[in-house]
Amino acid sequence: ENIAATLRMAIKNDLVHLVYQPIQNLKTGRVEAVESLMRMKMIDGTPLSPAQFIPVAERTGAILDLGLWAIRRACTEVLATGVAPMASVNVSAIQLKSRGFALAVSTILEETGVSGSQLAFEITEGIDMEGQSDVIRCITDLQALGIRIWLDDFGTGFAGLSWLRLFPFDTVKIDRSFLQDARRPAGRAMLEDIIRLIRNRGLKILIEGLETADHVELMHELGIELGQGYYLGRPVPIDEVRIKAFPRL
Ligand code: G
Ligand code: G
Ligand code: MN
Ligand code: NA
Repeated sequence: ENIAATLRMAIKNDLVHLVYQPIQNLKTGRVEAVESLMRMKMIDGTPLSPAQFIPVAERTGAILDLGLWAIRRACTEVLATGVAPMASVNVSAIQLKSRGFALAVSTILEETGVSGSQLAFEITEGIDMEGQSDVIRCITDLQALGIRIWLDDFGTGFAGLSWLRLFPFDTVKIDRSFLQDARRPAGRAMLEDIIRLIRNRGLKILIEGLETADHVELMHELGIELGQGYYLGRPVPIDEVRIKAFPRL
């Protein structure tokens, strides 16, 4: 249909670009990384959200070329600007299952002169994963390149815990839905349990969806150092990324 046609010509026709959202250390204010997020428009200019085009790209296989394009683009834009020491890129399970993905990524690193340690891949739980051994092998190959693997949207799917058990993640991104009632006792207890669960596994925590100064204050109370959200910065083109100051620290 329309979206599938757009995907086929998106890269050639500049219908796709990346925006970046800062990930900050909440104590020092330092920008530790930027998350790249894909944006697309149709040939007539109508914007498409990732929720519309990513599922189609996954179904048609367009995600493979588009995904490699995004990794290459994030490497050149983040490296060239020096805005952040690291870029994270969302990666679909289909990419991890595809043959030659890790090799293609290592070629991008060579050609752009970026070190694997400057890249993280965000993987969303809850996708039905046949071919788990292929995915584990791919993740291992990527980690051998120095690339960090982050578990995205943690707590939203049914498979979260088995994912934590199966895959060697480095950082867990707690889904923003957990902030909504975090100031009520039950919500806070839930958040504290999740934090303990992640920390007990020796993994780092990144919380997403920080929308207010109070959210940041709450993270100080909970001892969470890494955060992302509209309060710190919205997703914007690379040359518009700014560092949010933390006046109270
Ligand atoms: O930024 P936004 O809310 O529009 O993103 C919506 C969803 O689309 C997020 O879950 C995000 O992970 C996903 N997404 C954004 N960019 C990419 C991308 O480059 N690749 C993949 N696989 N998913 C992406
Ligand atoms: O699933 P993933 O975490 O990749 O999705 C990222 C999406 O979350 C992006 O579309 C981004 O625009 C959105 N997002 C980032 N920060 C916030 C926030 O503080 N509040 C809300 N509601 N959405 C956010
Ligand atoms: Mn993400
Ligand atoms: Na997320």
